[in-house]
Amino acid sequence: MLDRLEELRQRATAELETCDSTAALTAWNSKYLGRQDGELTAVLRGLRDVPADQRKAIGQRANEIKAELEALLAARRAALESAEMERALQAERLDVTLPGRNEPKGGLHPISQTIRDICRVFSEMGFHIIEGPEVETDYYNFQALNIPADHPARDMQDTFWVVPGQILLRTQTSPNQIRIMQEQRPPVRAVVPGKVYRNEATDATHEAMFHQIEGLLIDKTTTMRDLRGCLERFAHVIFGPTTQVRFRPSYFPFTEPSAEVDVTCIVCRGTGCRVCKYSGWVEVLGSGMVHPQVLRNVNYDPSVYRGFAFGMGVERIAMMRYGINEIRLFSQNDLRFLNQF
Ligand code: FA5
Repeated sequence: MLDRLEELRQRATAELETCDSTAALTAWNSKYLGRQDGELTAVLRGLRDVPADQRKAIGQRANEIKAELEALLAARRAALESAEMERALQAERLDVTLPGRNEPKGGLHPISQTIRDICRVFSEMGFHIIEGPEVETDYYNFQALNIPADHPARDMQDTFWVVPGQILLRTQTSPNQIRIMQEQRPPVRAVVPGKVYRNEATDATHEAMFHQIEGLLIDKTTTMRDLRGCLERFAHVIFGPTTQVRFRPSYFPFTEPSAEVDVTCIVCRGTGCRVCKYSGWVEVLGSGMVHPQVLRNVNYDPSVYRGFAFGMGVERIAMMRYGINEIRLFSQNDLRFLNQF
């Protein structure tokens, strides 16, 4: 019996050496030490049939072998697990000295940045920021703004028609003056940023699609002084605190009186350069007091309410701000240009 035990021990030990996976270890464990069919378990279970004088010695030896095999199994399992871990570490090895890969990062377009900055100035003065449709009707873009079908002012805004005479791509953000006043009773304070379209030949300062920001303030006591105050604040924040603002008499059918507004050229600080065509001033917007007829068109009583409106060209302002002398760069999607902002 002791010989059989010795043979079992040697066989089990040798077989354990050949187990090279945790699955093989489990199979080995149930073959030799398993509760049900394990060979060594069977020996221990058969002790009761062994003659009493040999039982103690055989039982003792069987238990020693059991303890030895269990210890060998634990050692083998630990060795296998650390080998598996080592393999995984090798396979998933990280080289922390490799240079990182840059994620390409997007940024706001300079026109979007400028729109945000301008809107923030007016929002701090209590203006709401509102958006309106780019496809407009003739009524909102022209007629309600005091520009009937045969009015010569239409020639200044060559129009892209969707349905000739009826539906168009807005040529200005001013139709939103009408839309806002139709929706609200005074007091009104709003700015409307957005794209506008004009069917004109492009050059360094003219685009067929560009951006405007419309401003509208209606109350009972509003004067041109308020307009000037708001625009001075805008100019100081956007172009710098020493910037001066100049009003030049002008004409728009929907404002009376009307004014073009210039600011001192920030490139030459007013001494004269190519950007300001050596005048020291750059035109940035059109403005005026809202025409009484426009107020009547939206059922506001012009003897009670008065207000101002302005419309600024965002590209021209961005050009001044960033010292750019070619408006078409904004829409060319050239990353060498855009990455500078
Ligand atoms: C208007 O569009 C009026 N709606 C402005 C206005 C609003 C006046 C409210 C009174 C009250 P004008 O056509 O001048 O006006 O355009 C306004 C600004 O848009 C200009 O000062 C200029 O900065 C810009 N602009 C005009 N045409 C172009 C163009 N083709 N490309 C780029 N910017 C332009």
